[in-house]
Amino acid sequence: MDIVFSPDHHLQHGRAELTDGRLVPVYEHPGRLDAVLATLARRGFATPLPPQDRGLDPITAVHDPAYVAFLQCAWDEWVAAHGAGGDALPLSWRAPGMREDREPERIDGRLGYWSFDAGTPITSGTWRAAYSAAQAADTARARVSAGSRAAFALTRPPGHHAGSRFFGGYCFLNGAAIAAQGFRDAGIERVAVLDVDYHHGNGTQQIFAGRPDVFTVSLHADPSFCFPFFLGHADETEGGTHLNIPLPKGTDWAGYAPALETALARIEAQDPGALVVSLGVDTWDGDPISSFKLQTGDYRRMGQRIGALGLPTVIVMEGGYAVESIGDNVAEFLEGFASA
Ligand code: OKP
Ligand code: ZN
Repeated sequence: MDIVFSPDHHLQHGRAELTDGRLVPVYEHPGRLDAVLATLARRGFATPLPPQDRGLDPITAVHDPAYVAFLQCAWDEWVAAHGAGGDALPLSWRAPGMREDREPERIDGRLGYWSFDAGTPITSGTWRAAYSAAQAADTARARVSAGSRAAFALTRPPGHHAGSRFFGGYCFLNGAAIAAQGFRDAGIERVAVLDVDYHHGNGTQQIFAGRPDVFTVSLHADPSFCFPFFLGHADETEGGTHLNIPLPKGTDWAGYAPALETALARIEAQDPGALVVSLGVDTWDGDPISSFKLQTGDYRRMGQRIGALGLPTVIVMEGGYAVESIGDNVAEFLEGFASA
């Protein structure tokens, strides 16, 4: 399996996030990917390839160019207003009845205009880190388009919460969406996206809502109790082009496996020509921000079942915050996939 990786992920290193009423060190930090990289090397995986740079085209294929332009200059505008002593974070958002058609001029207002949460710090290196992650997702897709059975984009920051016009949930550019759209633009008629991160892939759902050419599925913690709270319920079918499978707190493999089978059957029924997997391993038992109970060996089963679809596949790294196990959980998934 091809692995695409850029050390530029180190450029995204937020200082603190607001969690449970406290400012705490960020969970989404460079040590996550350093751990995966070291574990994959130790377990004998192939040396990763660097991403190719295809510029803004693969990004603006799924994100509004005005949003992309905002991301590129947000840090500089923040520093001009507030200095570089803290991360750039939004604190005000529009609510129903407020104006959607007027982007504020002040950076504080613009941060709120283009986001949906306060847990996603923008730093000096955020744009370059997110840009390289987007290129890695695109390169993984290009490898598969060129004939590789599967490719893994080992990337952060993650992407599946980022929509066509917003950042949030640690995400800025949606690598899974970039890969899926890349398959479409390379001539694959129908593509499926399967999101197995603990959190609902609201950005991916939004980007492809109502698109019969990209069928999207997300298995996740029920938004009634879990972030992103305002999307991810089972009744959101987007005209038959999307499937949400919300799961209860404490879900273990016995509860997860049948939901995965439902998702796989729906994907097979669409007869797609390619698959993109949003791989979050924050469903692991010991994850510090999650509640599911999957064990390390369960990721091998998950990878095997997904690999058994037999589709050309791009796997994109999303969440997983238990640094002591993230590498083994990812490795188990990839080995299971390859063994199918
Ligand atoms: C990103 B991904 C934790 C606050 C949670 C957002 C979580 C984003 C998860 N105390 N804030 O889907 O893994
Ligand atoms: Zn997650």
